[in-house]
Amino acid sequence: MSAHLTTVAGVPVDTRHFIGGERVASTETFTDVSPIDGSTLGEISRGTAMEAAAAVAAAKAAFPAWAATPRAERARILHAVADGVEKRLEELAIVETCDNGALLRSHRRGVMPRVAHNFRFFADRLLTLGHEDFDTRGHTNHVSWDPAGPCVLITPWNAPLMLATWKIAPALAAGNTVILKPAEWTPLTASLLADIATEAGLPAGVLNVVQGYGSEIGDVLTSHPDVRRISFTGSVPTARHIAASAAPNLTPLSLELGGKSPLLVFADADLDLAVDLAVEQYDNAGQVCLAATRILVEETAAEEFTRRFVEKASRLKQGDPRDEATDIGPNIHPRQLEKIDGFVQRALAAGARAVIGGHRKDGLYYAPTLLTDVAQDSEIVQEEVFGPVLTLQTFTDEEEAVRLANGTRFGLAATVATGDPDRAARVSARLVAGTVWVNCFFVRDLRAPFGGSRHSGVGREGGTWSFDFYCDLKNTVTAPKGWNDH
Ligand code: TXE
Repeated sequence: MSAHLTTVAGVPVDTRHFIGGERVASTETFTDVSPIDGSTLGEISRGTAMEAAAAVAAAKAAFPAWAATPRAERARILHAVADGVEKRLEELAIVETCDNGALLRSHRRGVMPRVAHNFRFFADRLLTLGHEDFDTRGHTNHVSWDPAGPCVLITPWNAPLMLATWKIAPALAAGNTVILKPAEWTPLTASLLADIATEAGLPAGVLNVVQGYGSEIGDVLTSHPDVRRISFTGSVPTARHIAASAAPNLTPLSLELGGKSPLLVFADADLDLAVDLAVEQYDNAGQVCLAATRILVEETAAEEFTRRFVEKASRLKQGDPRDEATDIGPNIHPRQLEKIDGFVQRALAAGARAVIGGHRKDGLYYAPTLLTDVAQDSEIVQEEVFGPVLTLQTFTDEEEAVRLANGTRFGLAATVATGDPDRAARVSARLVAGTVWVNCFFVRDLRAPFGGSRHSGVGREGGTWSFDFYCDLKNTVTAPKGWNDH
């Protein structure tokens, strides 16, 4: 076997970068480790400024031909990529699970089908993206969606291929070329996607993948004058760094950041549904940007809600994410576990009470935790933990519920559980959030705008909004024939 191949759960994965249609190795590597058992998954090429610059150059060189490729042909190739994802769905699902520890059953049935759908949706949306024409005193205005150029896409580890393709698909559909920098903790499925894209007939240089540490190659990518768009999903501090690095070139940015979303449970809600919604927040071991980690319950319902919550949460099965029966897998990395436990121990020291959990377990597993007796201005209520840790606060009326819900620097999502449709409408209208769910959670449609307010992000993606971001809109005004015949 080649020195540049690793085998994960029987699936061969190339450990090199993918630049200009070629596999390129760096002299140095970094070790990719599975959060399930700490085993080594592979030695991955550790990108340097040289490979980062080469990837931008390849994307720049490939851009004119891809931009000029008819929409129908671009759409056909993106559908072929989706076919490839579906064909290799099992392989992608198991490799992703080994790499990031999220549940295999979710990857099989939810995540990987959505990866394919990302390509299909934006391929189809491209074909219905109309040019607009209108008249100004006999002159024709023609508004077109022009591809912008090379796009740098920087993605995190909590849903690696899902979040990467949610950016790659619209960027490519729009006629741009891409440099993807996956998170260093989860490099594998991006490499498999490069193979799939090649088999689907995506021309060389249209999709490039550079592996490595953001701190080592991020700046080369984000400060590059040939890069026309940067889309980033990750943490607020890294977003600030990227924004500063992109500023000299005024490169447009889309930032999808963290959250501290509330789940508001009114006493008139179906309490079993509300409990289901709350327990669902432990999905992916709490490593979900949208997670409603602050449960706000109307005082009169709090005791009963807590009783039913504990009953349901204690039935969750924590263990190997490859096991179909498992509900909660490990957290991603020792550093992340350290961070989660730090938040919890500081909260407990400050007077919080753990209704359940509040401690580590073996390996990278953290006990599902619910903390009460937490103050609104405390760290545990204000900061994103990104682990299976929820807080519970009570409120006495709608006014207080909205005040608590909006009382952080984030604004990604909010969930409202109530049996009163008028209340649902009133409260939803006052919540600061990019997405509000009423009596449901995580229902996502690619036609809808997605993004956050305040420190949860800048800009919206999804549907037409993705094309707004990845295109340069142009208005061409043409005078009527013979306009200067007097
Ligand atoms: O994120 P980073 P980390 C939040 C969550 C988590 C915290 C830290 O609260 O606990 O962030 O996670 C790349 N230039 N979210 O440290 O650093 C990096 O290589 C360019 C929420 O892993 O933001 C990776 O590819 N890129 C979130 C990506 O940024 C750089 C998902 C994300 O890593 C870079 C993940 C640099 N200087 C974490 N430094 C969500 N919104 O879902 C790093 N990167």
